[in-house]
Amino acid sequence: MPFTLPDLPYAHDALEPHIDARTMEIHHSKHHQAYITNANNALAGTQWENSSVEDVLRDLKSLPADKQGPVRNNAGGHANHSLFWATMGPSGGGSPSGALGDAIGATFGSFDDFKTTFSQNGVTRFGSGWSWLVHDGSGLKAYSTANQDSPVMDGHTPLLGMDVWEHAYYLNYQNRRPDYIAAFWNVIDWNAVAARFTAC
Ligand code: MN3
Repeated sequence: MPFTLPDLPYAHDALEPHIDARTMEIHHSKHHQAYITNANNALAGTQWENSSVEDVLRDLKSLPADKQGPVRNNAGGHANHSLFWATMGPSGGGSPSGALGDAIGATFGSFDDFKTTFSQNGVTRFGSGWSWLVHDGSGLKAYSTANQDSPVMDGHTPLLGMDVWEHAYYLNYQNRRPDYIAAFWNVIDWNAVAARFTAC
């Protein structure tokens, strides 16, 4: 089955005022759809055309050389955005409790320390990319990736990802990426992030 665009689990304006409706609409229906279309085109007729996006990304080095670049960018974009929509919500914000809250405290010192690290990773990512909280098989890690590179390519499980491409914030925040990043904390659905952590 070719990849298809997942429905947004809330309305375009549900994350206002932190992320505006027009940005959400263009980001989801145009940008994410374009990654899907391009990934499907690159994988059509290959043995990976019916694979899950995670399996494709884990297996990237096995793809034909001329497919690796387009698939890395576009299957990566599909995986990253699918996670992005699913870990935000109109009742978001606050901080995680339970096992995830404990693990963040044990790994980073405190939730505020994690928040500083995750935010700084997004602020300092030059050009386009993502800031991540992942599980690497042994514990939590925070880092950023360039472009649409996915933690799945390194065998890590992304738990939370923040898109810092200009298309994610420019209509509302223009060049003020740090303001967008500060607002992002208000829309994180920690229940969704915790569910992903539990599944590790
Ligand atoms: Mn994006």
